[in-house]
Amino acid sequence: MSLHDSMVADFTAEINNTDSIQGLYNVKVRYLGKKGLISELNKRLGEISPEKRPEAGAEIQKVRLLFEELYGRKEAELKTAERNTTLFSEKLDITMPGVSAPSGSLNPVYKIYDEIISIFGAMGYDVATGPEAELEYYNFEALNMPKWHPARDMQDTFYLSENVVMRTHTSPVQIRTMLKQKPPVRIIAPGKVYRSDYDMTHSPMFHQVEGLLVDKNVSMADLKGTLAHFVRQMFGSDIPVRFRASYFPFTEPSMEVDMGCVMCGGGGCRVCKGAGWLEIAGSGMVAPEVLKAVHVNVHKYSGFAFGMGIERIAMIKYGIDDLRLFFENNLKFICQF
Ligand code: 2U9
Repeated sequence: MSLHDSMVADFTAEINNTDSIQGLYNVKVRYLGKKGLISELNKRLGEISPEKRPEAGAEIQKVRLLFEELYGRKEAELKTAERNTTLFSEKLDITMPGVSAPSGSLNPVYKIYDEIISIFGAMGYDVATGPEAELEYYNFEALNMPKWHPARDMQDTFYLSENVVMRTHTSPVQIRTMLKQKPPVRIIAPGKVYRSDYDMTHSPMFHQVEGLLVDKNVSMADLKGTLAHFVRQMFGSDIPVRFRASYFPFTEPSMEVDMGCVMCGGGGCRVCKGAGWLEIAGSGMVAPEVLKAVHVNVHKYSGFAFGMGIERIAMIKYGIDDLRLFFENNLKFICQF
């Protein structure tokens, strides 16, 4: 076996025994590196007689090229193997069944909230909003409820400071709108309101929608038609509606709005406490004191207003008897609607 053959045999054996890129590189350094075997042989060419030197030099060069080729082939082989190992270990089974994330649902209060907005939206009402922390003036005084007014004791108010309250109704939104916009005005003001009250039928935070329409020649007939239309859209075209005289400081005259009990069809049951009717809203013609407070000419314009509790509408529509269920966010309850 020539020197050439034995070196090639050694080199081949060594790279074949290597199964890592690093190991292969170590072999390369030993044979092809600066201080490797090939360099060593080149240096020793000087020891050979000048006439044999070119042939020996060419022989070393041949071996070097062969080593480089063998090395290149082995390196490609190891890289492919390494990539296959990575790909296999990172393999994703895209046919595996997925794990579904549990999803919630819109709170029924907000389903009704959206439905009320769309019913009044179809009648041309814009949605108006305002701050929940409100000036006492917009929440009370501008609505014909001065400090001494007995109606102010009817509501237990959360005070944030001397003259800032958590709004007890959304009426201050209408006051703010009227101060910015001349009649005609046709808005609903939905949102959260706050009263210091907590039991089966009262929550310290609940939702209201109030409506306000101010224009020329607005009458009680417009108010009654509007609310009757709302009840029929929300609960069905066969539901009767009636109006009872009432009192609110911000409306005169004022009326309570009742609808026929959806549980018993008017015969009387536990839900309507035997009356056959359910109270669903308050309403009236906007009091002249209120129109004057927002600089509306009461000789030219008149208006009607109404207000209702959204939780109450949701309780009637879905047959829910405990208000607190709305605020617990129990998915078993929330996802039923
Ligand atoms: C302006 C003028 C008048 C809004 C009105 C009611 C009658 C009413 C209650 C229903 C149940 C509140 O949620 S509840 O407790 N509301 O009875 N609200 S008239 O009157 C206004 C509002 C704004 C400028």
